[in-house]
Amino acid sequence: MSAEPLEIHLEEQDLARGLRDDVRVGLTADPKWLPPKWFYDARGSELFEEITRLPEYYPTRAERAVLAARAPAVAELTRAKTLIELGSGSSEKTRLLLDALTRRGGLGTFVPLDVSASALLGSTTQIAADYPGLRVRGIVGDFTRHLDRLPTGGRRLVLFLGGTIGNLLPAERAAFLTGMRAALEAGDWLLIGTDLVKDPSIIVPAYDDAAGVTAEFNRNVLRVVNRELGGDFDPAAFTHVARWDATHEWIEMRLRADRPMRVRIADLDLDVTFAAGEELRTEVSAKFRPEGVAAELAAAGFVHRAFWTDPDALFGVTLARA
Ligand code: AVJ
Repeated sequence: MSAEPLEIHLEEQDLARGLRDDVRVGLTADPKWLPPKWFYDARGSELFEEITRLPEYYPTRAERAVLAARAPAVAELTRAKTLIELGSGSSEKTRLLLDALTRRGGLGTFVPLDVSASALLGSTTQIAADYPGLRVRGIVGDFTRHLDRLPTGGRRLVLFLGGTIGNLLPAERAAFLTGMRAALEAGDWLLIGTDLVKDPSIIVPAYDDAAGVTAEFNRNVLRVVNRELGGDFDPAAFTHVARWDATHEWIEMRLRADRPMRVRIADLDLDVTFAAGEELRTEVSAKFRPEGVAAELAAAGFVHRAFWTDPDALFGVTLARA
């Protein structure tokens, strides 16, 4: 079966309004910040794919190892008929689950949801071609806003992989999990990937690689603001910073202004000034402890069923039941 046309729940206008609001709020705040979802235009999505292949960036490989070992168990426990993936990107690791679920029999539909139409178009076309008989329904949407648009019925398994839940702040995370539970019916499933707390000497290089790909990914958000909102950021005048916050147990990515700057965002009629050395926060990537994941899932009304890690215990995958 060929992939169905993408269902668009985020129109260009929606995206533009969201970006405008976020940029206005974030760049007039003290300290300044921008949400990480704006990294992922076509170029940002490609840079992220490149990050996943870097020697320092262990989460993708570690999560793949867990899924390679445990996908058959997930298929056996869940016997899912519909597989939904939030923030699906290229859906590369998802194939391990598609393989296990199709081998077991009973999987009918795959529903990837992502803010990036370009990433989604590529993944749905590929997956439809590689899994004949599977219905593939791509949804352009925002997993913090469009959980109520997911298809219903038919024993669902929702994937939230890659540690993307760590990009939400604690209050956003609680709201997301509660909303997720409300969108599911008893007997549906959630499989969630979380990067684990470990020595910062392993974590920090994953966010500050020697080749500078993560730095380019980080600066890409400035290019998005320039293009979409008529900004005149000079991305080359910002230094990439990755800092471990031991209190919150998260990595922060920031962009540090190398000199004093005045940036004009024409479409917002907004002038923003940066002091030399001032930092703009662009991402939080929280790292988890197994007991913390279990507690957050329980607080949202999920029943914990399994927790698996890779052999080096770098990354955790948790299966929970609604
Ligand atoms: C895989 C989207 C969760 O936080 O590790 C990679 C994105 N940021 N390098 C992460 C990311 C910097 C990422 N997610």
